[in-house]
Amino acid sequence: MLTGSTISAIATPQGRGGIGIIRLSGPLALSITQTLCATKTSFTPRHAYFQHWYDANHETIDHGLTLYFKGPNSYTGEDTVELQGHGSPLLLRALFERTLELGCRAAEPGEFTRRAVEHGKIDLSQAEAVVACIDAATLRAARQAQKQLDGAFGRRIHQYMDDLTSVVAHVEACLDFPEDEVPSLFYDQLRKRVELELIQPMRAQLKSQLGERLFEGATVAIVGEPNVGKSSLLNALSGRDRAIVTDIAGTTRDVLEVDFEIHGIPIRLADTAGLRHSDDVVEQEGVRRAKIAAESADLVIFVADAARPETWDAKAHFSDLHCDMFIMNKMDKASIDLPVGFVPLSIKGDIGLQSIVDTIGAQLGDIDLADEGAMITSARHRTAMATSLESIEKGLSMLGREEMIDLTAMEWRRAWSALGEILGIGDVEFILDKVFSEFCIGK
Ligand SMILES: Nc1nc2c(ncn2[C@@H]2O[C@H](COP(=O)(O)OP(=O)(O)OP(=O)(O)O)[C@@H](O)[C@H]2O)c(=O)[nH]1
Ligand SMILES: [Mg+2]
Repeated sequence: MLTGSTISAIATPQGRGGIGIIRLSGPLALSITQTLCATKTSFTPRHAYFQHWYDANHETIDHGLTLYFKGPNSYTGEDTVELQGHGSPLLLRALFERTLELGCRAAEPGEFTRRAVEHGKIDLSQAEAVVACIDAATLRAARQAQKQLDGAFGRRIHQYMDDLTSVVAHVEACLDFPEDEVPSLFYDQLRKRVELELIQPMRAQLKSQLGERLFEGATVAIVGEPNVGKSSLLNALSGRDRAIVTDIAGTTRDVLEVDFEIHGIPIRLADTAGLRHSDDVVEQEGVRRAKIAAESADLVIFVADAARPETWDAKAHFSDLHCDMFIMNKMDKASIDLPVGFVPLSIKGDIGLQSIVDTIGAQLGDIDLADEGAMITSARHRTAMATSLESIEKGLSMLGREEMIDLTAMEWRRAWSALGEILGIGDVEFILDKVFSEFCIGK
């Protein structure tokens, strides 16, 4: 039994630091701590005690603050102790091993949080938010994870599940009546309700990919003919002087990547060699790599030079090149009628950069969302919600036909279970195993 044992882990990251924390959780947490501190003190929960922690020979291993949280008022819902000592890897290891000697078991990755889920302190989507919060690469992503951790997303899923329970009850009530006794108005109302309370909001949630983007980030490639200003754009967007810029066509050969963020979305921006036919083997290889970078990017930006119309055709060199955004650079150099689909820019003249930043954000899904707290932030949630929506729609299509009514109820129960997987409700041991394998030790 997972929850029967008392677990221990070094909760702070590896390496030296100001403070290092060991965390214990389980029924023996307090008594093991008393032995460790060689005291009979009954620790008052949530009070800090300055203590020495001793080894088997009564030698001090380290000293620091001992904090006791009495279950269920703790992170895990069990008796929990935190030993806040010095951030010395050596001392932490010795202290940790001492807790094992005294009866603890080494915690598995994420086991503290798993116990919190198993004791109903948080739901599974909140547990995932804990990792997301730790791993977030931008402040906006971290804020989004915090919202999920606060339970906004989980509450929304609960609401859907309650709605499903209610509509299933209505459908099952129909089973008790012969068909002609159920007025068609009843079905119409039920249909409207399912449409409004479930299908529409779920579709809206599934439509936005911003939540996943905030955590997974996006790769963006800049392509175009030589000398159009691709490297200048990379430097301008990232705010760093990373790529060499010269007026010699064919300056960039290698794919050069820079990490930064746009609208809180982590971006890996790739500058590439100018696309043209060349006899130079180095340049040929650069062009080949540029094409590969474009093919694997989430977003491809094509840059053209306003003063050179021969650079405006994105398909001139690769007819199968797919571009998502078209930028007309060097607008300071020529007054032209902007071809359809192009966004104007002058890096030299410092015109249009902000609107390009916003367009990239929008292309990556950052459009006004009514309710950011309900954003889907992981592939696991997306799959579960899509499965659920499919069942709801299938059930709805059969509603009103007497011989199908129990099939409708079955589909909607299925939809309920799919949503339950998001929160860790139902028989979901395998889901817990998978989710928590991605955690770090001590969380
Ligand atoms: N007038 C003007 N010149 C620009 C602008 N943007 C870039 N340039 C100049 O255009 C030249 C080429 O810029 P790069 O950024 O090196 O162009 P590139 O597309 O990376 O070129 P390759 O690496 O050769 O493919 C440089 O001399 C830049 O200073 C602009 O908005 N206006
Ligand atoms: Mg370049």
